[in-house]
Amino acid sequence: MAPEILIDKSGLLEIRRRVEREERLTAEDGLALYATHDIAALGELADFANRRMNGLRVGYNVNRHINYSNLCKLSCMFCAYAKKRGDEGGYEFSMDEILERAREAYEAGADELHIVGGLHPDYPYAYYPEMLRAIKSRYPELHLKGFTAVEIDYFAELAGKSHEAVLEELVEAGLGSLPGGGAEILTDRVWKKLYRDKMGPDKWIDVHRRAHSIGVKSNATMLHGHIERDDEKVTHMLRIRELQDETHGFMTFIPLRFHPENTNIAQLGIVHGVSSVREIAVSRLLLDNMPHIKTYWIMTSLEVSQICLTMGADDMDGTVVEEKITHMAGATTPENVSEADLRRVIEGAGRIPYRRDTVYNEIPYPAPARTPRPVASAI
Ligand code: V47
Ligand code: SF4
Repeated sequence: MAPEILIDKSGLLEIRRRVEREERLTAEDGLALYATHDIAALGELADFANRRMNGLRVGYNVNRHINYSNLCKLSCMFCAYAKKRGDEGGYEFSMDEILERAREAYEAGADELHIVGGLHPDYPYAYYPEMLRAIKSRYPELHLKGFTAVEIDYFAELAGKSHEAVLEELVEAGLGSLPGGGAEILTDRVWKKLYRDKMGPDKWIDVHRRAHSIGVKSNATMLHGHIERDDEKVTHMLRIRELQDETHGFMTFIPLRFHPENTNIAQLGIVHGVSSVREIAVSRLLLDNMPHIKTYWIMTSLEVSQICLTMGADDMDGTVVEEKITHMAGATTPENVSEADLRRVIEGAGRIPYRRDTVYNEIPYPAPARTPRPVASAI
């Protein structure tokens, strides 16, 4: 007999029927998906929904993250990355150090730089378009996915300009798309408790709306595994679904597993594999208008990400190379994985890997080798 805990008391069968009929799920359905202990059934249903959209294909990219500085004016409760000037562990890359990383990425065959940092206390607004211009003029092949909505909002404040004006200037300087960071949990309660000095849920949504309105695609994240309640995660996803209905500008949704070490809420501890799988599965089922769901292996491990690929995820992020935000918060995953390893992980899940650019165009594999360019100084 099945153990009591697995018996479907939460209406999973009724939800299955509606998923099969391609009916949109409700907030109540989302709560039922969070309540079920039948992870295998949940994962199988999310896999069904994913395969209907993406078949067996799983995307990855050859990228490099550049966290240009961790000096930050704010102190969000879940963040171990941010430092004040003079703190041990505080850093800022010079423009030459940024360009050196861009050169390494270019020569390693990368297609994307993922550029984010803290809200730097001293850099003027002009620093940011200059950074993009300096990289893009030397390496036009690299797509620059940069700056969370929180940074865009901060730049607008520094520049005394609207979000839209700042986004347009950054695009002109080489920005290709926005990453999904800074969303955390889009409810006022979590905002007030964990990140009250940072822009709140309404503004995060609005920056993405503006980006989409000028043709800039973006991603959406959700930081889970701290004080959030299930109903708040459902609210978060439905807010994103609503904006996606309006703009169709989101490319992928990415659950981020909270890493507690060195944060102000370290006592909460860390959630484990089943939580990561559940967030992937629930988001695949609720976000019926989101083309892709990404399992971010840096935060979940390659092992758990591989399982997520069989339970709703169809993307893995990329080769990354250097990552500070989670590693300063205790992550023990490697920072770098080769393209061959990513493909092996995907194939091991019974899926078909495809190399993609940031906006999900397929790139032939293996990509032709690149010819080195001279070392490019900013001066
Ligand atoms: O905005 C901060 C989160 C985000 C911690 O768009 C933490 O493709 C875990 O947004 N533990 C940045 N997470 C990362 C991010 C991202 C990553 C990969 C791909 C994409 C994409 C976006 O990391 C921050 C914040 O929400 N974060 N502290 C922590 N202790
Ligand atoms: Fe600063 Fe971002 Fe960390 Fe908040 S999450 S303290 S804004 S770096």
